[in-house]
Amino acid sequence: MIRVESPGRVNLIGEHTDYTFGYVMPMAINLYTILEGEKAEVVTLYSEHFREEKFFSLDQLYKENTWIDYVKGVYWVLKSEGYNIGGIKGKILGNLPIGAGLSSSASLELAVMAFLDKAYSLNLSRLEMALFAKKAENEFVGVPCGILDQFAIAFGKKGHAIFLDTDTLSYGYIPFPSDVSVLVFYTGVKRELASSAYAERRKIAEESLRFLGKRTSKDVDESELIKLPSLYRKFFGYIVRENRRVLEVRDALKNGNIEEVGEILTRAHWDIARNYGVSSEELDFFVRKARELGAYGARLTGAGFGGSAIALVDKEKAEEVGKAVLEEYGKKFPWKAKYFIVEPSDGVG
Ligand code: GAF
Repeated sequence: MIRVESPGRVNLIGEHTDYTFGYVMPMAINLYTILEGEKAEVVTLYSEHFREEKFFSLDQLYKENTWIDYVKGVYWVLKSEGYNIGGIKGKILGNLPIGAGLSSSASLELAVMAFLDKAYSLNLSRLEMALFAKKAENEFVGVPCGILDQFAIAFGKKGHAIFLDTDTLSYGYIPFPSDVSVLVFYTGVKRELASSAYAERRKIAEESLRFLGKRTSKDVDESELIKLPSLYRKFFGYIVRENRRVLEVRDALKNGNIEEVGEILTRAHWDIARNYGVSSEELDFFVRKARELGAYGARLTGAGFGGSAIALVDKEKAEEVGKAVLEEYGKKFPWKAKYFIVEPSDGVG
């Protein structure tokens, strides 16, 4: 039997920067999608979460608009890249919540990728896995995401955040303080990445680049924003500042200045909320409460529009803060929220 563990991710800072080739700083987290099984002729997979079995043969790679598309997408890419692969008989389980903004879809893609790599001796590099998974999501599933999620899940390293330049794909590992916990708060509001709001922002960001005659958002200085029409200036201005914040967080982490890291994260949250329009009442509530309860900083993580937020909290206080926010949140919102105390973890394996 082959068993693969594929983590979820949070993004510490660098939100909505990857589709204009900016900087990001995600970490893989210790919540996992697990794929267990063996080689077979066709693909038969049981999902514990959905409590259903799905089946397809390798010449039947059409989209179904269900969870199995993430599996089919990986097959579709690997076959189009000329890899010789067979089926899987197995099951999908794990403790990574689905649709909570913690990259359950990329996690499943990477689980399948790593499983096939092992089962059929494909010898894929981590970078190939990340790029193929992104291609599956963009071209098969039809979600116009950047590389953030797939890269984080492929390259995660225990105890570290990943500093990634999504343009050159050069990256480095930044040690994350062992006495600080990442408190993840799922608002209970599922988000649809395929939703038009994400695609619309991506389009405005790409058009802003063209308008300014620049290739990446890293190359744009705040003083140039004045050339853009006002909505474009508002949206793209956020991206330009966010890139700078990733560099600032990298330096503050290197200097062991967690107070400053927290302060930048909170500032990033209010910038994305006010100027990029992807936050929500629930996410804002969490950020305020977590700060009141002594978190160093807090912000939404991932695409926004519901999903999850993170807060950086002293390890010994994390449980207490998580409980207190959840209780307050329950008085105000009807959603089934949850919190998780996670740590930076190794990538898929
Ligand atoms: C989602 C996307 F999949 C990522 O590529 C990234 O754009 C993120 O939203 C926002 O930073 O997770």
